[in-house]
Amino acid sequence: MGYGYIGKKVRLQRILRDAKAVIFAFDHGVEHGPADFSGETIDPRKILSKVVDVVDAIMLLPGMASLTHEVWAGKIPLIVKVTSKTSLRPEQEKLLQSPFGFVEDVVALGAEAVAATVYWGSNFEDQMLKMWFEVKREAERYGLPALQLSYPRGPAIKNMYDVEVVRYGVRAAIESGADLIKTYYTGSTESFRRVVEVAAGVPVLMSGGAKAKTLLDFLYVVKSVMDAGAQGVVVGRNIFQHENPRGAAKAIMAVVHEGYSPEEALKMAEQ
Ligand code: FBP
Repeated sequence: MGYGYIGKKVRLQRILRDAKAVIFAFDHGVEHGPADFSGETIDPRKILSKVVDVVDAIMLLPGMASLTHEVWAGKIPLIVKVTSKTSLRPEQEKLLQSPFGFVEDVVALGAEAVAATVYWGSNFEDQMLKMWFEVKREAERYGLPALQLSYPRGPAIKNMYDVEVVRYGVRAAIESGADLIKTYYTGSTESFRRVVEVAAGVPVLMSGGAKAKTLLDFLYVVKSVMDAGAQGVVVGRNIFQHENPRGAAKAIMAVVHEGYSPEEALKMAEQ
């Protein structure tokens, strides 16, 4: 067995300690800009320090990982995302992400995994696939698991949350060698079960999405994906835009790892 194979296994185990994970995503400063943050969430160190001892891993862009290293280092596995885009770019180019760092940077930062987005169905699918396979080739060399943000988006896609569309993205993700998949919720446990099924054993994590009306509503979604056989969630706004980010993270952890009901878990956020 090659060292890279072992390294990947070891790192995956650090993220999915009990085969499940809650990953805090905090790369919105580029994708959405500072408008996503208000109050003290504008200070990345403050928000990270509230969750690093609660969740299983954090996902950051390389510059943010470097800037905040004193907060997370030695406390929690880091996943570094090496693709991104701003919302400032022209509309017709929004279905493309650009390289945002190198796999060498990910290794240098001491991360456990690399992440990259693929917009399946985009006009720029070809470019995004070239980027993905470059990341994947390097990641394999270093024994780093590759998390794919598998997002079906493009002119021919009418509803990117449609179960058949999401299944297609997930199937394409496993065929492109993703070790972990982050994708959209399809609206029900039954439909998400079909998404998990098409991943053929590759861990599927639900992408959090815009802040739900209430934390309880979001916890119902988390419960639904766990009941469908998902291995966890990658959540940004539903944690950092909540008035009590630490409490929200604890409640999500309780549903994912302890199988708490949404109502029981909500109590953790209110403590
Ligand atoms: P959220 O839980 O806030 O949705 O974070 C997940 C994420 O994929 C981030 O990693 C990314 O910055 C953002 O959503 C992109 O959102 P969108 O492409 O929907 O604008």
